[in-house]
Amino acid sequence: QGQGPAGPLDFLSSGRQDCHRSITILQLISLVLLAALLVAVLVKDLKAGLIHVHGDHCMFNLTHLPTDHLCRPCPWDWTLFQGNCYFFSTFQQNWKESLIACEEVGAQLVVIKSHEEQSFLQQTSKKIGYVWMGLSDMKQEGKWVWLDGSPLKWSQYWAPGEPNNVYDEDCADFSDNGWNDNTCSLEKFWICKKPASPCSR
Ligand SMILES: [Ca+2]
Ligand SMILES: [Ca+2]
Repeated sequence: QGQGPAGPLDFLSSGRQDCHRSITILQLISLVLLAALLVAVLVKDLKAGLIHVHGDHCMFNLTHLPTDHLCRPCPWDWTLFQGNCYFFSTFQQNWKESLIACEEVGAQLVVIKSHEEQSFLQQTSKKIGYVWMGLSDMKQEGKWVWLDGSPLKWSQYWAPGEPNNVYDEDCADFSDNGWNDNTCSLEKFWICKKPASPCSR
């Protein structure tokens, strides 16, 4: 059937629908606002709780843990390798100055004790440049002695043709692929070594 002309009742019915729609929208908005408020309160409580827990945790760390948990085996900027700490210099000095620089930080210009250590230091030095080690023949030409007084027992790590003492060279460095005897007054990088701190007891 066709739509008849709108009577007064139709007008009332339409107004009621609009009113219902408005109430529903208002209810929805209220619900959303309520939900947002709840979330805000929850988040605030949660944050406060986390800070509280975190604070307690810090207190626990500082007051209850044994002090050796705070121990670092090596100082910052030093590298730990097989029970020793190594410092790789960031600028260059002559051999004697390098030796003193290591002593000043309670260490020694590196004395190599194992083949693994040699391999580690040779590879690391290759990335840095020419690097002094604690080995020289300044007391007696051709007799290579480590800074701790021990004689050099290896010959396989010299680069081909070295040591050649070509310019009165009495100090050893890591060059590209092996050791080289070089002039002690030249400025090169250096490596300090000291034992790691015994953290566990
Ligand atoms: Ca020499
Ligand atoms: Ca040489």
